[in-house]
Amino acid sequence: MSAAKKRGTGLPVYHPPDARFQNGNRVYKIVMLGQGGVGKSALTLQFVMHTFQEDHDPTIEDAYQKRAVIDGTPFLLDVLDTAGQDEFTAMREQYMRGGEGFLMVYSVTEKRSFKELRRFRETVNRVRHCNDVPIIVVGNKCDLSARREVTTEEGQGLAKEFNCPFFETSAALRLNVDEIYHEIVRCIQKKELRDYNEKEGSSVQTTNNKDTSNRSGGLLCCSRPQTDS
Ligand SMILES: Nc1nc2c(ncn2[C@@H]2O[C@H](COP(=O)(O)OP(=O)(O)O)[C@@H](O)[C@H]2O)c(=O)[nH]1
Ligand SMILES: [Mg+2]
Repeated sequence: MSAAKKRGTGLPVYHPPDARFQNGNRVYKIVMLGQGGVGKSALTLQFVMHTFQEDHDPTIEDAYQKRAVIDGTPFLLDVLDTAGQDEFTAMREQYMRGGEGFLMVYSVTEKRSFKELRRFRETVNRVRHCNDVPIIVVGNKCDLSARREVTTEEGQGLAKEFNCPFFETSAALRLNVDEIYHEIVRCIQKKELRDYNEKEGSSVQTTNNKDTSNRSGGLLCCSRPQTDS
């Protein structure tokens, strides 16, 4: 809506376009975070293009847009697939400011990538001046069970500490790929509702308010056979 009648005066009021909408569709800005090599690009490309790329250039940082129907409502998802080792540059802080939800990805085959997530979360919280930014902890490469260094329980424990949902995924098998992107949208929607209620001091419910409360900290575990070679 760009113009409306100003209450009581009959004069039109200009409403600036809301960057969160595109052609009437709500656009959710999602950022992939995590150490290099954990599968951020593989997950993104599986979600957007339904392909598994074994050799995606690790230096490529790109943004993708994908339409998705979540809980019966169509939305647009802007996914920023980040790259590079140094997560504390000014540019990184900029997209951390612009992102609405963050998929924090580690590889279950690399303990260091798991430990790194605390640093990523601290940076997001610092940059956003808040500690309830929508995030999901994602343990990728769960198809490589023989090379596993991080247990499911450890992943679950970190998500509990972060007070966020947890998923184990496999970009190679397309396991839980759509689920993480859909769930982060629900997390953003819940945060918007919390912020709105705090601002208005009301208890308004959204129209798209399926109860996902027991998903928080929930586990969707990979139980497929290993395809490690
Ligand atoms: N087996 C297996 N390999 C994966 C998975 N996800 C990514 N990879 C591989 O891990 C490597 C790094 O993935 P990439 O998406 O480039 O990582 P990024 O640096 O985080 O973007 C690539 O060789 C991928 O093919 C997965 O779920 N399972
Ligand atoms: Mg990449």
